[in-house]
Amino acid sequence: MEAIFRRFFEFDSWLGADPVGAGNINDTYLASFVVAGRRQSYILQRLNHRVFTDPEAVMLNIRTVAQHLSKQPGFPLRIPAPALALDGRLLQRDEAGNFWRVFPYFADTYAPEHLPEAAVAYAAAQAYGSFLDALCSCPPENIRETIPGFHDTDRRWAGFQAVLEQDPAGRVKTAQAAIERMYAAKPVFDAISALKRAGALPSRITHNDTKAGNVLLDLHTGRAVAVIDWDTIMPGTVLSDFGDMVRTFAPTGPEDDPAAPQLRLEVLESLCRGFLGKTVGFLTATERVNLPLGAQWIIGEQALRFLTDFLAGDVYYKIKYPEHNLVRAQNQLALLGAVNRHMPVLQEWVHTGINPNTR
Ligand code: GN1
Ligand code: MG
Repeated sequence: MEAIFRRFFEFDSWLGADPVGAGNINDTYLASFVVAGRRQSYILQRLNHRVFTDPEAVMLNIRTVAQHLSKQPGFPLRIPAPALALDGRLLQRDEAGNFWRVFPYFADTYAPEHLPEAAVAYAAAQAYGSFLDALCSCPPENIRETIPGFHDTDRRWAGFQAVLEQDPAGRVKTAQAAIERMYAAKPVFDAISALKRAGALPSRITHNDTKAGNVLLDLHTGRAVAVIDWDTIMPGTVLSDFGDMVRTFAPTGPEDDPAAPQLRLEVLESLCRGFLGKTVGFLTATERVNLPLGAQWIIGEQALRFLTDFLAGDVYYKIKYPEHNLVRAQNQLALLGAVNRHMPVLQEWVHTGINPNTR
């Protein structure tokens, strides 16, 4: 790792690199070195090029967004612009063919990787809201679709059916109950597809991985400092960013908890308020009214992705034990059930979310 780092910076001594974060895809380290007697720290990250097959396009997107945000007067967050290596490039390739990049390290911040309490949910949802708002003026045509069909649920459904038919890992039998519940969620996917086909959802630049842990908070004040993990920034619909917040902020347990999650309603309410407070200015009526559908969609889609990966033999997500992806899928299906039961209250908060006097 030191050798890679030396392609980005000239320094006197290397202090080492420690893993940080809890991502399922990339490998992230906090690396430090000494230059002219001063310690400096940066984030060093290996980009998973099996998932991001066009690393250069990912970095171009990140650069376009960083440049756009840096020109927005009043944008309230810091911008994790990638560092240029000594050869002027944003990516460096090691002997094993891995791609590495470096980001600034924001001292005195933390990523709330655990399930956020209401105040954290509020701050993080505001941060994502501000991020989306500031990107409204950046033409989506300037952003590449780095993972084609990332939220194309029809395509993901077809992929699911293909593994069901082929059963390459011999796991269809074990997953029968989850498969049946997956079919029960199909109407949600159809509703989203219909909205997309009708052109009812404006194309916007979205983040596509809006978990609380991708917002850095100030250690002392708890205020949002930066939105990070920009790899999945792509053209899409805000429904998915809202949905992924509900999916990751509001449950009572992590996405791989074998116990069925419940919804923490005070967290859900805070997230609606924080998000709508920053987005009502640009959301269309159709977008706003369909935010709760976005939650059903993204939770269902995540269940579909985990289940498909289980059936395919664990080819995408990192796993810690053989049933891990099935447990994740069951968890997400249970979460979808909880959201389905709370649709009326979620609808209400989405409609009144900016009124501080509600409830
Ligand atoms: C992946 O590794 P992480 O947490 O950044 C995935 C997301 C999933 C998430 C589920 C590029 O994100 O889409 O929602 O796992 N990222 C990609 O834990 O597939
Ligand atoms: Mg991510």
